[in-house]
Amino acid sequence: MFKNCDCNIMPGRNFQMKIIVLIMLVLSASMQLRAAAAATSWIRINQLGYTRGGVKVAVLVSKQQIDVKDFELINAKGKVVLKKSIGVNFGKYGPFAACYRLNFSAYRIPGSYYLKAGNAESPLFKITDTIYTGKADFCLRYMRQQRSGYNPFLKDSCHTKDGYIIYGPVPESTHIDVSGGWHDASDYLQYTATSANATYHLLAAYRDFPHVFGDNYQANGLGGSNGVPDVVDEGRWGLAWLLKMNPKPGWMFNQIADDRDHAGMRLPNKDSVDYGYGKGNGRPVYFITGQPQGLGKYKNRATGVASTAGKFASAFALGAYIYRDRNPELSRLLRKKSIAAYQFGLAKPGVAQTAPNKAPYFYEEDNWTDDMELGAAALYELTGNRDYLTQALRFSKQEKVTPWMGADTARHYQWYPFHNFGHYELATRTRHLDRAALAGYYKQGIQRVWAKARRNGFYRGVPFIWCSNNLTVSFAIQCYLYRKLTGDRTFEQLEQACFDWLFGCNPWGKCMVYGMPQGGDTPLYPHSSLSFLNNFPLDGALVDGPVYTSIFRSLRGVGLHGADKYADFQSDLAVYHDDVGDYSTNEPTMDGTASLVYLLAAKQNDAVIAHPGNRHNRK
Ligand SMILES: [Ca+2]
Ligand SMILES: [Ca+2]
Repeated sequence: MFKNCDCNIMPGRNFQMKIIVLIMLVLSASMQLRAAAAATSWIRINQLGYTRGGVKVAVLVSKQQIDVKDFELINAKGKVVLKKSIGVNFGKYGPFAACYRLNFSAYRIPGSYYLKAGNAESPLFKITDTIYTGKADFCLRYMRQQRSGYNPFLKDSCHTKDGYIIYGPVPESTHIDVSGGWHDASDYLQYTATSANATYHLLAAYRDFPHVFGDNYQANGLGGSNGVPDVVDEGRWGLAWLLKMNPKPGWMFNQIADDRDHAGMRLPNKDSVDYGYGKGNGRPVYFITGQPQGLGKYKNRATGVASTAGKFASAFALGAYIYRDRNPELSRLLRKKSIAAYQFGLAKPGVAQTAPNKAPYFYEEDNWTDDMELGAAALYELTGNRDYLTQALRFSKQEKVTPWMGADTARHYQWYPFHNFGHYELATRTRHLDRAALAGYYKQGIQRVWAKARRNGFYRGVPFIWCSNNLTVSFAIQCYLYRKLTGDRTFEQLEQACFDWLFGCNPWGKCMVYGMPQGGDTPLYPHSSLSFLNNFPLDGALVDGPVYTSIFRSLRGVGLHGADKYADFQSDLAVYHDDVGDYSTNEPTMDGTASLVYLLAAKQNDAVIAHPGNRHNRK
């Protein structure tokens, strides 16, 4: 019932050729079987590959203690090009009894290689500076696929009748056009918090790394260039929806639909859920009141509007900045909206959490000063008004470190966004003491994670809470921003370990992005109607990632549909399942993917600047 088995054998030119191919396949399969039966140690790598100037570390893991002293880096012709000690044993981690960090950073010659230590061999990988080229753009495929309203992937429209205002200062179920934006994940709910954060990351990626992005799609998401980088097209798609979700000062909407959406697998253009307005006939849109909301058994713990208002303000301000020359009229509108949104946040401090209904799961965001800090910082950049600078600095002191960092656990999206972009935005516009203080806040957060990470071979210090991959992306971005602000490379290995984790250097040896890299061990059975029902690829989608085993066991309605290919690598610590039934570890998310766009763009930029002779060298 899953995807078709991809087992077509290439037809040979003649019968002999077919026999040879068959024998080779049988031999290869039997070798793999023997290897699988005997394997107790593995070498985990970043399957994207490594850059010449970057940190290059693989992780050797073993189910038992091993008597191996050295590892070898071997080129595609079988020649050993580097031999080094495997270093210290980091000891038990997850399913493994022993872990070693195999550091081959010193080797810088481009080519294809594999690593060998005792009986363990890594897959082939590349060392070259082009491993990131086009990867940020690849993730935009998933963003386009998530579009609500006109969906360019399906070449059809969905959710065009949204929405009916609830909790608003108008008669219940008054209609307002809020169609557009992105579906949040594999469900079709839409949230301002995640969408505004995604929009910010997309636009910031363009602002900071404009040369990284291509132009192969039109504004509506269909193929064909329109003279606008595709990341800007996508950011504008987000802005257009956010403008609808904030139609006038003091009017803000927090989400469209609720968990009544969780009604089985279906494509978005076949969504027939009835929210009380008729089947498939528009969905509720939640007016932000600053009070707890929830129509059914469960309610959120909302205390104000500032967490969402701050996000509106920062996305609008950055949009106004990006469009100041491209589209001055739009820029002026966004500027006006940003200022009004920020003022609304000042007037009603507190958090506007998303609203649950039937189930107890919602985005339990508990911080808002981070959002107002970023809003104020972005407005300072846009207007030059020093009042915003003063206020942003004041907010920055109220939450210096994003609280999940160093903690073992947190509620779902409790500290969101998962890194505070505001510290960076502010630091780049301040000098001396303020700048040093802001960079210091980042450093404190990194040190808290490092205190945990340094104890295991994967340098894993991010907790295995739901959406751990999103936290991992965010934390890698924070490490990157800190390094960029200070030039301090102390945490470069930790930063790279987080990145490598996402692309296969983890206990499961699994890449966490659909279809990337090509030929890598990437998710085949994501929790998604698009892939489950129609075998549609989810190119560029970042899945949730591993969770604590205790979390997995406690969730409702989760269960595997197939045999667990990764059973050997599950443990009491954490699980990951490439299985459509596991919505906790294998469901893609829109906001995590948008953050990854920023990180991949930064990595591509880094790969270029690491070598001063490169043509596109820039700071
Ligand atoms: Ca374009
Ligand atoms: Ca927040």
